[in-house]
Amino acid sequence: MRAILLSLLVAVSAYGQAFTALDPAWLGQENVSGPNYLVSEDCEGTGTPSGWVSSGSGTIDWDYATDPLVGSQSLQLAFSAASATVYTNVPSSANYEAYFKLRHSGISGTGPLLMAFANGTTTIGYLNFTSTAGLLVIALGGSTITMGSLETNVAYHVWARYEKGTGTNAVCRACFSTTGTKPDWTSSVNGTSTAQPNRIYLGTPYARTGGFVIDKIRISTNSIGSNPP
Ligand SMILES: [Ca+2]
Repeated sequence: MRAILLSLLVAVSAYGQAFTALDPAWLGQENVSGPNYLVSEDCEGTGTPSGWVSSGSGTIDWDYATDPLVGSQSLQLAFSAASATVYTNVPSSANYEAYFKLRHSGISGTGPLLMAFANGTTTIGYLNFTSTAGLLVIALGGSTITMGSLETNVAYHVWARYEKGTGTNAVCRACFSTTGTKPDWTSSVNGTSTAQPNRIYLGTPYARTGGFVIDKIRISTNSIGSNPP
């Protein structure tokens, strides 16, 4: 793992960006166990789980049972020219990593937010999603990278990571797979925010059409590995 991280350092350095946001304490902490998660949401039970807040005029169904991704229920965010967002607050920390399972039914419009690391209501690193471009990774004040298409009605495992910056070196990255095996991070974007994440959003605040099914949400200040518990 340390060799992979060192390779990552070299790769990122090739873009001329300092990599000061990588906390040495994080090195070698792959595959953290369940109790280390700050959020471990399986989307079971009745109604909105404790600690989550919903907003928007679209469908926000924490009891979606028609075709759940894991277990007997998932979170469904469905919208027809409407918004649908959920969020949970987390302790302020320089580094955050998120994992969740995802299936989409086709999304129309540009830039519908899928997931975001935020400081309060300000999204500082986020995943956008469009049916044509697929998954887009964006850092506030930085550029956008395209991670590739996600087919409709296919279950994906998605990982995202945010590392606080000091001016122009905040890092946001993502990867996904259909197998549960975590791919190497292949690219990242740098942003200008110096804030620490303290809130995680899922869904879209825009009036879009389509839908996401989400399940097995895991949030940690450590790295989250393959097939997380
Ligand atoms: Ca579930």
